[in-house]
Amino acid sequence: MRRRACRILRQVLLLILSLLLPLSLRADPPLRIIDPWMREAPPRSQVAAGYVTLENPGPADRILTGAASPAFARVEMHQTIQHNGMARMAGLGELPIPVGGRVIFTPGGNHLMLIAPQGDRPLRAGQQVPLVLKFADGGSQALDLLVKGLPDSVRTAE
Ligand SMILES: [Cu+2]
Repeated sequence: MRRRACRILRQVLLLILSLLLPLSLRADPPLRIIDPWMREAPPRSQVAAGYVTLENPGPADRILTGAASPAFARVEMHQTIQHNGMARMAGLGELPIPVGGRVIFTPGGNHLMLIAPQGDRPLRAGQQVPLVLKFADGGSQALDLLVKGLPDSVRTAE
């Protein structure tokens, strides 16, 4: 009798464990990364801009808090503000990405400001630049920005 109760108890515990384990091990699925790219910076430029669209397939809302890249000393999230016909940049705080929602970094809008390149050589079209997105829940997600070329007119201007 006592043995049987023990066995039942063990089965119940196993059942509870099997229900809890997937929850504790489950990480939020990654965001959908669409067209991550950056512009080749003009020679000797200390900044470049990165662009990407991030979609949240769920199940939880995510909050993007920033990004980092080994190729740059600093990465900031900026928005572009039109003021008296002049484009200005301002820092962005946290960017919520609700389930089913997206944030868009695009030329003339929000962008990832890539500050102080760390490599010896300037980044050239066709290279991939690693970047890590950081989230308020402590998670992170890696992606690669594809470097796209500058128009020749800009490249030869210096
Ligand atoms: Cu900027």
